[in-house]
Amino acid sequence: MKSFVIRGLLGVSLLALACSKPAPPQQTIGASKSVKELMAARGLTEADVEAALRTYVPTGKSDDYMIFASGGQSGQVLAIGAPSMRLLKVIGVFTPEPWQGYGYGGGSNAVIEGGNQGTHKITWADVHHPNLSETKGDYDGEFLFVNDKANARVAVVDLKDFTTKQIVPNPLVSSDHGGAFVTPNTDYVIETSQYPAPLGREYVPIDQYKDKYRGLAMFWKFDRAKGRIDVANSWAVELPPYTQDLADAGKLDSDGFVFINSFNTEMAIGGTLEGKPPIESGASQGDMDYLHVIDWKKAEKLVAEGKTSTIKGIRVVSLDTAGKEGVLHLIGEPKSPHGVDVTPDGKEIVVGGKLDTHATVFNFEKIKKLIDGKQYDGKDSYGVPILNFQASIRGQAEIGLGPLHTVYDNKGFAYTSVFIESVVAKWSLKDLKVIEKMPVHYNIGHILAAEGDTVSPDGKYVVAMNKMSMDRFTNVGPLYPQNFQLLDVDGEKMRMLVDMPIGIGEPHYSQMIKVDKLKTTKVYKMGENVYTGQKDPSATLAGQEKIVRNGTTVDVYMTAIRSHFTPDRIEVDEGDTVNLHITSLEQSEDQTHGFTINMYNIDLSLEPGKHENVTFVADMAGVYPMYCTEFCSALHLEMAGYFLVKPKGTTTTAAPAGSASAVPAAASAAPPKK
Ligand code: RUQ
Ligand code: CUA
Repeated sequence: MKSFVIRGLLGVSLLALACSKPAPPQQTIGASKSVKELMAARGLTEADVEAALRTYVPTGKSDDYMIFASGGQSGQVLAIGAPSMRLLKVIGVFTPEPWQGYGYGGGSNAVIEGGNQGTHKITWADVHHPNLSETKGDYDGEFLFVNDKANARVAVVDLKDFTTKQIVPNPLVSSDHGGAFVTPNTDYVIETSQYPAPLGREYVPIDQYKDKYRGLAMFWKFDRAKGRIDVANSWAVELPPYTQDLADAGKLDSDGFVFINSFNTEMAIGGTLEGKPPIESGASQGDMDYLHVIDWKKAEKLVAEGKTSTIKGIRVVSLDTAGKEGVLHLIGEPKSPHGVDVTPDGKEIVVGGKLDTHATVFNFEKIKKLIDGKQYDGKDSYGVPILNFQASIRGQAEIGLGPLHTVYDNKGFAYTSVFIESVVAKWSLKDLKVIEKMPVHYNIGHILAAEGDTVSPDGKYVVAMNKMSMDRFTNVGPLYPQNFQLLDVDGEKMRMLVDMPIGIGEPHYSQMIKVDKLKTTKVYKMGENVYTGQKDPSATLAGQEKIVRNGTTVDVYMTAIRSHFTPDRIEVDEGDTVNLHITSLEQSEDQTHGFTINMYNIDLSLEPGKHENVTFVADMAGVYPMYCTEFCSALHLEMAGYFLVKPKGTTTTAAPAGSASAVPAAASAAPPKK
């Protein structure tokens, strides 16, 4: 039956192939014969060919889905088409990204600097979990949020132009992990801490860990109209120092709640050099850890009533208040859990136990009943009520060794990544029985599914995000790429489709959205400042170019169009402050220019219509070519000019300020692209 299907499929596709294009001369013999020869020559099985047919996207066609993947230690986010698994864009987020001119002089500098913590410039991030904005629990394709585990920050990427618009540093904690999850209408972006520390990051000796070290759940208020996190209206809930891990927001039935895993509820603090057990073993003494259940709507009310204290400008519901007012409840959960994933209907919460063989299915209705009836097993040492584990769960699925994360399809199945076993386990939410295990490459971490975190997942595809890639790709030295494996989950059995090496960092989590939900801009409005969304006050149109000197400040109003800059000669005095205002006059799709002044570390990407402002001090005398860095036309190399800096004390002036002559755009010798 199966091979019949495959043969049928091959036949159909070959027919389509034969009909759509004139075959090159060497393929005039029967297509199926040539394909069989090709298969034999390349050592491909029918299953390989079928997988290729399911993922191949012919030239000129685009993918159905887009994956937004964390770029791990690169600090960036990757946009990947699925099912082709072609890399579409590396989005500069926390790290300067020269190909976008991100962090090299223009408006993006302020975004990156806005993310600085303390007194050190932070130019990298440990990106973990990208999350798409939601409306009624469904991805709406407007924004993407990501967290930086290493430096406790959250970034906002605007999907209108796939550009990072904001990085918000959390002043209270120094690491996060449970982020950047959104509530079902994106009222809040949630960021929960990882390693406990004194809130506000001041020094407290570690032997005061239990008293002074804390965890935190941050609720960043999202202002959708502005497309920014509204820091002033954000707030937090103080948590016990239980090393909170992943988190997820409730939806539908469980809307208004947030669930956070924890480990090391023993509060082990290491001390290996002092002969004490490492955190690793200290954290494995107890039998259970705690699932944290936060009623965020209740917390929001307390915040509105002013029942908070303020730390570093952030209103915080104290641990004491959270315990007393029913904002926070704890439930025992199997040891050392990792992922906590709310089911699409919002009725259940699946927790994967790293050191356990189960996925535990908590039931929200049961939890809510215990909370409402104040049926507690007791309280922890911070006065937080504890709910009974057995009374909170529906059951446990026997998954295998090291279940981590769980995603869902549209047919009532859950897919759990099983780290130690290196498999994807498909199981039924109905009876919690494992149906199939698909071996994936070594040590799968996260897993993602098409529209998998919404109230209506699509099924179709699951991606295994694997930590290692031994025996997989050509050796590139001891630092191997990570490996995505695309699985087809539409049929009765899972099918392995394609491997995609990720050569830029450890991509923890990703989300996959239907591309028709994205409403992406093709060109900017003329003179648009992409960080305000408005025409920039210094936007320069054709004929308005000029150089204006004011004391030691020189303002250059500049335009870029195929294939020249106006002005193309700028002469200033050493020590002058230079404000460049550059507008791209292009309005045709994909007609980008770049701009650099050599040696000044200035690098801009001028997409059609974009306006950029750059301020710097001309502190190096000399002659510096400036040129367009994007091969924009046949006369791209000619799209150049000079930035001249007269040494202090020089009197001759080659081109007096203000003398720049505007070259009418129509005089451009370059034909338009296309
Ligand atoms: S975590 S697998 Cu943020 Cu699971 Cu990486
Ligand atoms: Cu503009 Cu090259």
